[in-house]
Amino acid sequence: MDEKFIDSVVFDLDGVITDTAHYHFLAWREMAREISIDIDEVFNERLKGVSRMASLELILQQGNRQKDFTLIEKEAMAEKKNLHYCQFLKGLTAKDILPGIMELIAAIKNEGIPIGLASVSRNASTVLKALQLENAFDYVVDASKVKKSKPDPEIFLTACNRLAANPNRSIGIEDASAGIDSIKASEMFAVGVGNTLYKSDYQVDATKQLNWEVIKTEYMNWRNQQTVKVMH
Ligand code: B16
Ligand code: MG
Repeated sequence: MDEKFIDSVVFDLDGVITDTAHYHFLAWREMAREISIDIDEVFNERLKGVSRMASLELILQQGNRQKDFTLIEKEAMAEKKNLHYCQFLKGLTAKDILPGIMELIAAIKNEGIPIGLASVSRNASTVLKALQLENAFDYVVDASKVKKSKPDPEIFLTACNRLAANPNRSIGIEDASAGIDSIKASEMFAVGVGNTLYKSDYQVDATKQLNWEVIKTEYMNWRNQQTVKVMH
């Protein structure tokens, strides 16, 4: 296959490159407990890919306490959660890169295709540094570079734009429902990591199943279907 048919590949960070999604959950659960709200891993699926303050609002709604706190109190709660989360990050090393990710990055780079990173986390650069991946991506879009969080397309569109890539000829890889929505709103090909990401164009259960040859085949099938749609 002619790899020039793919302009770029844009990765999510938390939950795709490394399992920090779980650390976010542990830190939110601890904070929520302090205000007598219980959250579990099923509820946590709704927090993935969602910004810090929007995550807090979802937790408060879950406990029916959305009107109980002032903005200053909410900011203090979010800060507390973040301090807890950052404690987990102290132990993060290159060994925490999820299985299959380095092989996938190498295979894409081997074909000269630019790669980007799209994370709404304000801790993205700390995480990339801890994983020794700060120079791995051709362009990184984090919370400091966008106004709107996922599921808005802004973050993936910004990544494509900065990589001089046409979104319709680009691939996004995500573990969150909000992230898949962001990729699809960008009109990119969506690869989902997780078994509930029904809107993905191609889905795997875990990162170790991310095989570049298979992804390219699925992408080409998707593009061919688009061409047929345009012709009709
Ligand atoms: P922070 P991603 C997202 O990162 C996480 O999935 C989400 O759970 C978190 O609330 C959000 O970053 C904000 O993170 O509190 O570190 O700014 O999946 O877009 O890489
Ligand atoms: Mg994620």
